[in-house]
Amino acid sequence: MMQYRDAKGVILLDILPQGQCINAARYCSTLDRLKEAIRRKRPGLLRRGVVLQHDNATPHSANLTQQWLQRYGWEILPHPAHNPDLAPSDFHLFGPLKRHLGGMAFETEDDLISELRDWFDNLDVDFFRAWKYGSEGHFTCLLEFTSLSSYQNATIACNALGGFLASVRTAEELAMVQVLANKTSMWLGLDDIEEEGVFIWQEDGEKLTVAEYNAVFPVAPNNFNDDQNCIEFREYTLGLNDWYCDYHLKALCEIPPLPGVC
Ligand SMILES: [Ca+2]
Ligand SMILES: [Ca+2]
Repeated sequence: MMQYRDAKGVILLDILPQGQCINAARYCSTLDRLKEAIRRKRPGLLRRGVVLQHDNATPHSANLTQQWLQRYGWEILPHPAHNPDLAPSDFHLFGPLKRHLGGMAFETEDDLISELRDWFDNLDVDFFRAWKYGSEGHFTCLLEFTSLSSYQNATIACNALGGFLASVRTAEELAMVQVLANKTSMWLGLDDIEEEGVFIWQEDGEKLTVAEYNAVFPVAPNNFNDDQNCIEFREYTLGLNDWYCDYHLKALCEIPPLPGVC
């Protein structure tokens, strides 16, 4: 199943018949269908320019596919190598879909496909905005890195997307991350690696202020074992905490808003 969407919802759901594999030629025919669906569902978008995000699977990077993309002038959103978890669909879409299908039984493939189409058709448009927050005109796009990595590697992966590990500087932002994190811990972009006790935001290189500290730290950073220099959102305290930088956690990456993505 291949599903293409933008901030307004699903544009194309393309389901491979059982036993068929995806290769570059088949992928290009999917792109043909996608182009047609965009023309029908998002008038004017083809003219304004399409920015597509797909991961680095072989059919996506094959010559045939590259030629197709060049022919129509579609831009590709950069995707760091070996990071399948950065495809937002993998965590934000397939998780809820699996939960929806759990326990259901289908007599035929067509019944399953029809259930899938119904589910996608009935998704609330807010489902696709869950990762967008901020005031009007200043939206931020958040990506959850679901694979576990050190603070440093999470930072590298996020920088590769033109972003930084997310800032959580106000009670409102903390409340939102409590929901996004959904009972897991994750790296945020704040650390005292350079100088013990001086916490610096990745976002702008500024020091953590007293107001920010009071808003987001339920307990004081304790630099336990003299070795806790990176800040996580902590599932137990529902707030920020200093933790071991080499520990492997999920991470929250903040990237500039991208039309059609978030
Ligand atoms: Ca420390
Ligand atoms: Ca600590």
